[in-house]
Parts: sequence; structure tokens; C-alpha cells
Amino acid sequence: MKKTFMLLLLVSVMVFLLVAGASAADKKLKFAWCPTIDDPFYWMIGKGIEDKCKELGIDLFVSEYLKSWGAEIQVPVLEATAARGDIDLLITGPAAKDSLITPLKKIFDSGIEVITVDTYLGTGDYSKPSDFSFPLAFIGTNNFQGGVEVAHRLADMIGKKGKVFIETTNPDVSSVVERVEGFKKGIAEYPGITVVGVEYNLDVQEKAQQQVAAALQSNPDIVGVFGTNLYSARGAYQAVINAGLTGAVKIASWDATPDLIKALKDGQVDLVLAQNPYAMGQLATEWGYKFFTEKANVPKKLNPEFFFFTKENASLPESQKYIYQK
Ligand code: T6T
Repeated sequence: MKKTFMLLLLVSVMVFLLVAGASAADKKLKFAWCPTIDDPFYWMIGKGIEDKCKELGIDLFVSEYLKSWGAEIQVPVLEATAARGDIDLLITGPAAKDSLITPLKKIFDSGIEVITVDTYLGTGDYSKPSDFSFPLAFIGTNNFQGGVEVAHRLADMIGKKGKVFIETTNPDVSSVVERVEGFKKGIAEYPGITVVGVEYNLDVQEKAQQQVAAALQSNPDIVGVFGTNLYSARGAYQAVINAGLTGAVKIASWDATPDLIKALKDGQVDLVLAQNPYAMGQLATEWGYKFFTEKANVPKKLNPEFFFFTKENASLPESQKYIYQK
């Protein structure tokens, strides 16, 4: 009697374990995409994520595309997303490299994996243990390298001499900080070029325009401006148009929106660096999927390639795929 009971108990436990195991394996993954701002660059990351989720059969929750850039706006949205209780992986671009560490760590500690795209936490080195190394990966442009290359191209355009100005967004956002540092490093190789200033527009195009206009007034001999993202670049070339200096002041722009490419073709902008936001979204989703389904070792850093639009290649059919349009 006792033997039969023990046998029955053993069989029931085995059946329970099998059923529980099968339903855990069958559970559909659910990822969350929390866009940092409502702009064409972030739309393209979102498209990469959506397409890959469809392909792999992953459920996706997308939080609102935020109307302005900042930790105070982003954190409540991230917390509300985590509070849903059904998210396995959260993909986002931290709006600031230091102040987002604690809120994202809390989310991670609640059992949600994190991948940062476009921007990173801390120094961005997630390979060594630290208070910011908890994300599975950082997937974004090598912004420093891009900044260096922009500097060399702009230097060539201005005959390797004269004053240049940097229009950027924030002093605490990894992407643009690296662009500025890379640009300064590149320009330092030209003794004839001086960087006369750096201004921060907090992702507000009108502010960028005013700041560049003011810089052109106080330094009428500026010959080049680097706009480190699409708001900065738009503001920069508008200010140069208004000052009647198109052509005399060369504009190097970051981010390939249709309007910036048109401005390049029209001669109002002289260079445009295109990132690959679609690839960022695709890679984040794919590696997140491999992590959950195969326990894959996720590379801690992935840098999709960037591409330079110039007047010469802007109309070529093979360049069109780099423009940010869905
Ligand atoms: O340049 C991109 C992004 O890489 C950066 O971090 C913030 O600005 C953009 O979204 C463009 O507006």
C-alpha cells in the first residue's frame, strides 16, 4: 500500500514538473520598447524592433514617444512600463548617462533584463562589474569615431584653417558627449583650426538656431559649424541661411532625416552623417531573443556602421537606404 502511494506521488511530481517546464518554455516572450524622444531616429529604432519582434514571434509593448528629452520625463514612463509586470526585456536609450543608473537598476532588480540602444549608462563599459554594468548590452553608434571623422571632413572643406563652432544638445548624454569629444580630438590635429565655442540646446531646435546665430555675431569669421544631432544641425543651417552665409560657413550635420538630405542637395548643408538606427533595433531584439531562448552570451557592445552623405553621393540609389524614413 505504502509502495503504491509512493509510486503515485512520484509519478504526479514528474507529471507536474513536465507540465510546468513545458508551459515555461511555451510562454511567449514580451519585450518593451521605451523611446527616449519622438524623432525620426528613434522611429527607425522602433521599426527595427517591431519588424524583428514580428519575425521572431515576440510580443511587443511600445510606450509613448516622448515629446522632449530628459530624465525627469523618461523615468516615470520606464517605471510604469516595468509595473505592468509582463515584460521580459526593456529596450531604451538612457536620457542621461548617470541619473538613469538607479532607476534602470531598480527595474533590472525587479526581474527585467535591459538593453540600452543609442545611449549608454556610466562609461558604457558593461563588460566589467560596476554599478552600471547590469544591462545585457549597449547597441549604438561609435559616436567618438564618428566625431573624429566629421572633424577631418570638415577640416578638408574649410582648407584646414579658421574658426569652427559646435552646436550640441546636452552635457550628460553619452551619444552627443562622445561626438563632441571625438570632433575636438580630430580638430586638434589641425593647428590652423580653433574651436571657438560649444553650446547646449537641450534638443530644442529654436534654441540651437538662436545659439548659432549668436555665435556667428560674436565671431563673424566662423567658417564651419558641427551640429551633433538633427535638432542641432537643423538649427545651425537655418541660422546660417538667415545670416546670408550659406556656402561661406560649412555645415557638418549628424543624422540623416529627409529634410537634412534635401538641405545637403540644395547646398545649405555640406555633410551628413547617417547612423543605422534600424540595425540597432533589430540587433537589440535579436540578441534579447537569443539570450532568453538559447542562453546566448550577448556581446556587451555592438556598434552598427555609420555612413557619410556628401553632395556627390546623396542622390545615388544605393545611398537612399541610409535616410531615416519608414
Ligand atoms: O542623434 C540622435 C541620437 O543618436 C541622439 O542620442 C539624440 O538625438 C537623436 O535622437 C537625433 O535627434
